This record gives sequence, structure tokens and C-alpha cells, in this order.
Amino acid sequence: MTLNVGVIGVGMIGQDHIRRLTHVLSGARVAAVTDVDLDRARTVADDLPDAGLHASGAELIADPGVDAVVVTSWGPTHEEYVLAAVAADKQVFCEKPLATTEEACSRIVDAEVAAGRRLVMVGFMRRYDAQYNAVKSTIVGGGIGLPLMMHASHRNPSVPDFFTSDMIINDSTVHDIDTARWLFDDEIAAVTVLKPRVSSKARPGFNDPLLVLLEMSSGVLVDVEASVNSGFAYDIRGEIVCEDGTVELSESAGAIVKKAGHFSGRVPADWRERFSRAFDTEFQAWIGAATAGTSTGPSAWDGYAATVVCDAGLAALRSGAREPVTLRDKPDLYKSDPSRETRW
Ligand code: NAD
Ligand code: ISE
Repeated sequence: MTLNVGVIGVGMIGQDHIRRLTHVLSGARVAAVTDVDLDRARTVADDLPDAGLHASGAELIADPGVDAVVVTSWGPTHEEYVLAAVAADKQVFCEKPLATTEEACSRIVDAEVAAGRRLVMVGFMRRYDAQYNAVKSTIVGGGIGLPLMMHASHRNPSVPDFFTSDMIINDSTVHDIDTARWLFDDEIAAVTVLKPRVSSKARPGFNDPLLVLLEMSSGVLVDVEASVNSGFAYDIRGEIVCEDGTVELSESAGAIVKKAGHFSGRVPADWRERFSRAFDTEFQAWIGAATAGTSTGPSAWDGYAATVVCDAGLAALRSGAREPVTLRDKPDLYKSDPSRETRW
């Protein structure tokens, strides 16, 4: 059976996901697209075999020829489309963030709980990355003792002009927030944000880099150096310090060249290069689950929790103080959460 997918929002990542659904993965085809920029959607549709063009997301979701929905429009528009897909009883893959406010995420959680089954997957693709999975298998294996702390870096070479200091937290560090929750199978209890010396490459008034300290409920501390004007490349790092050893992400796949007393290798240019395989694995998992009428991976609860932690991070950025994180009670639907499945 082929899963007929409708894509809402055909900008940068929407087009990248359409490419993988059309040319890389099996079991799905793009049956319809839409975008608030209809000319862009038309251009994308024209390049696809038999894809319909819809004037709105609501129309696309209502299309009986669309079995499942991918939401890759701007963050503030996600809630409307995810709620409409849930109301239509259609599986939906939503890029991060699930929604931009705690209240909006909560409404999605409520809608899914009322539906009585998982319909929503959130695009936290790091959970499908081979290196992160190797790190997780090491700590779960227990051979190096209990984790004590994690040092992470999230360095973007540059960002567009509309990017703000707040977005370092809720657009970039949101991935590290989800990764910490997933790696340690634990919630984040508090957030502190420190502002180091500002990079001369940052626009005036822009706090870049930031040092974000996440306190897990267990007491594990996670420090995330987040920067968006690093200039040199897209550099994602992580090292977990345990009682009897450490485990860290290896350098990205590719050749290491040793020559004239030095060694060198490639650092990815951007998130598309670094996480290309992870996106493929993530989408293949979604296609399989959606075809079977269920969902998998990062859930609406994970999307909700990440947004609440981001909000605490934004409060900490402004206050300079340690900001506690308070989550609502976790609904039963998410208690045996497939996102906790290991993939090694
Ligand atoms: P983009 O600006 O390139 O594309 C967004 C598209 O959505 C545009 O074509 C825009 O016209 C369209 N759009 C805006 N409002 C809409 C509406 N109401 N209805 C329909 N379409 C609408 O942005 P992008 O970089 O592709 O990011 C899109 C989403 O993907 C964001 O939520 C972003 O955070 C997420 N993202 C995730 C990753 C990742 O690593 N997982 C990477 C990049 C972006
Ligand atoms: C972007 O939206 C992503 O999600 C990337 O994974 C992240 O590294 C980048 O900082 C964000 O802007």
C-alpha cells in the first residue's frame, strides 16, 4: 500500500522532505501540496508526478485522496493544521516546534487524548541519528556507570536576518532539549541561561552565543553552548560524563585524511547535511507507522514538554535566574511512549 501524503508549507525543509518522500524512501508518495505562497506551491506541484495543488491547508487535509499530512509551514501555523488533521482522524507529521505556546501544545495533547490514539509525530530527528543512538545505547548499557553530566554544542554557521536571540533557544536549542529528555529518559526540572561575551559577528542587540544549563529531574546537568554565527560550519557535539567513563558523539561520517603530520575531515555545512540520514530514518518510521494507522517516535507530549522548557529558557534569558519547569500531568496515552523505544 502507498501512503498518500499531503504537505503543508513547501519552503526549505518542506521541499527537502518532499524530495525524500518522492526519491529516497519507499511506501509513500506526495499526493498534494499547499503553501500560503501559492506560486511556490504550484512550482513544487508541477515537479511532482500527479500531485494536487490546494488553496489552503484546510482543503488539503479534507482531501479524501490525502491519507496523512506533513506540516512544514512556519511554527506559529502548526497548531491549526495539526488540530485539523487530528479532527479529520489523519496521521500527521509536524516539524518542530509542535506549536509555539504551551497552551497551543496542550490543546493538541487534549485533542489527541480525546481521539484515544496517537496521531501526531513531531520532527525531532536527532532521535533517529546513528551517532546519538550509539551514545544512548552506551549509557543504557550501563557499562560506564550512571550519567552525571553532559556537555553539548549546537553551532550554526549563520542564520537569516529574521533570527533573534530568542530563536537560539526555541528554534535551535529546542533540539538539545528534546535530546536530553530522550537520552536520559527524564524530564527537565529547571533552566538557567548565561550570556557569554557577545560575538562580534552577531547583529546589535543579539545575544550570541548563549550557554543554556538544563537540570534533569535526576540531577544530571546538561550544558549547551548554542551559537548561530559560528561562521565555520554546522558543528553538533555532545559528551556525556558517567561515573566510570565518558561517551561522545563521533565526528560525522566521512573520511579522515592524514597528511604531512596533520589529520582533517569534513564538518557539515548545515543541518541538512549533518542529519540527512536521520531525516530519512525518521520519515521511513513515520511512513511505516502511519500506513499501519498509528504513530511513533517523538509524540505530542514530547512537543509539549519541549515548548514548556523553551518558555522557561526564554524566561531565564530575561531574568538571568534559574527558572523551574512545571509540566501538566502526563496523560496515560503517553505513558508507554513509543518514542522511548530504542533503535539499536
Ligand atoms: P521556510 O520559511 O523555508 O518555509 C516555510 C514555508 O511555510 C514557506 O514556504 C511559507 O510560505 C509557508 N507558510 C507560512 N505560513 C503558512 C501557512 N499559514 N500555511 C501554509 N504555508 C505557510 O522555513 P523552513 O526552514 O522550511 O522551516 C519550516 C518548519 O520546519 C519550521 O517549523 C522550522 O522550525 C522547521 N525546521 C526544522 C528543522 C529540523 O532540523 N528539524 C530544520 C529547519 C526547519
Ligand atoms: C533549524 O530550524 C533546525 O531545526 C536545525 O536543526 C537547527 O540546527 C537550527 O539551529 C534551526 O534554526
